[in-house]
Amino acid sequence: MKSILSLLLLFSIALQLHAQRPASTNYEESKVPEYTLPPVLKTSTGKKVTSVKSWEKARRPEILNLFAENIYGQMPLKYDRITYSLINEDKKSMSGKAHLKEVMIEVFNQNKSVKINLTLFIPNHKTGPAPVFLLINNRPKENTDPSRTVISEFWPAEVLIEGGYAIAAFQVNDLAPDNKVSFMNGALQLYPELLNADNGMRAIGAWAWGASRVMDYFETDPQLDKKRVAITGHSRGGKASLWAAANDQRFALCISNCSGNSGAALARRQFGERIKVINTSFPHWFNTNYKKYNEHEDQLPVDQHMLISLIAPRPVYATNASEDLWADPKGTYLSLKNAEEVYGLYGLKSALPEFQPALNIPIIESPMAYHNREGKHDLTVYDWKQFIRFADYHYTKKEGR
Ligand code: GTR
Repeated sequence: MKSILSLLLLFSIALQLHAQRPASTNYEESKVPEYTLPPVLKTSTGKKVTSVKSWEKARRPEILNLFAENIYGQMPLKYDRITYSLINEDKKSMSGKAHLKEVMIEVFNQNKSVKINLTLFIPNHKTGPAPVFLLINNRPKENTDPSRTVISEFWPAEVLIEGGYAIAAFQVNDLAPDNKVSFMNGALQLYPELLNADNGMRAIGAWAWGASRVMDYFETDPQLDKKRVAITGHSRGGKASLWAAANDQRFALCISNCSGNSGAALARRQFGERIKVINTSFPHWFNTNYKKYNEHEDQLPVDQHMLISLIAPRPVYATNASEDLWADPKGTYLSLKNAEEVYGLYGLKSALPEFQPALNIPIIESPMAYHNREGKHDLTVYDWKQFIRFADYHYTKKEGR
């Protein structure tokens, strides 16, 4: 009996983790419908955007609001109070190579609070504040084990420490349990007005909001370089990392690994996962308004290249895996390509070739970076090593070296 129950439990967890993939899913390039992307550099009243000034003053806020209204939901504008408590520390973790800090961040609003448990390793061999990679962790906590008893490729902390980077992670479930029944038992408790609104944030919005609260903490930690924080996420976490970077310009770099539909991939291609499928499997990820676009991708006032554009001029890196057609590698690449004109406004030249590069050929020396790794839908040490190269390149470039 017990084993039947645990089998059922495993089965329901598996269902929660994966979208139902309908037989009608298109994986054929020839069946991609003709589509026209909404123009990035034209305002809703038809004005052309030709300068950084009009982009930042007029078009950028307009696009940000369209994403909030129609997809990810409006974010809270304020909170009453935030506290940071160091709950565990080991200055000589990883055989003396890193300083471990476990910090409990508590955010208060309207007499309620939410607790974010942060795990952070800072390299000991570096002098001065360390640049940081923050992972929005959508996998079990063991992947970011502070004791390092479990070492996971998903968050290879030792590799980052070796590279001179601090590495941090928090669990998405602290902000919004990844479940359609209980997602509101987190940050949304502090903002019932958003929970009740069709345009209010849902789980992905709450995860992105949580990343910004971690950034609030980073700003208070003198061991960290708050001007060099990279926000990172895989898959659903990669969707959240893009939304976090779009909203919070304190993030210097954004990395979105295999984020697919409603992440870095263009929706209008209708290749692999589609909006209706994601909204049916994960109704708690996006706001209620997004459901209007089920089977109506063409009616969305935005497409995902505009989400990439919101990150400009900060460098952004999107990835795919060859066996993960569900996340539409080509659509992801085209999304980056179609954001080029916004980076161009800032005088930043893209190094992305006209067509998607071959497998395992990362394009890193570009404000929009890309790779398509051979293999499965996952976040691996290979991916992380490219992210380090990407950060090294862009940070040293900034220093003018
Ligand atoms: C899938 C979902 C994707 C992606 C993925 C994940 O089932 O359809 O959009 O987010 O889960 O998070 O691993």
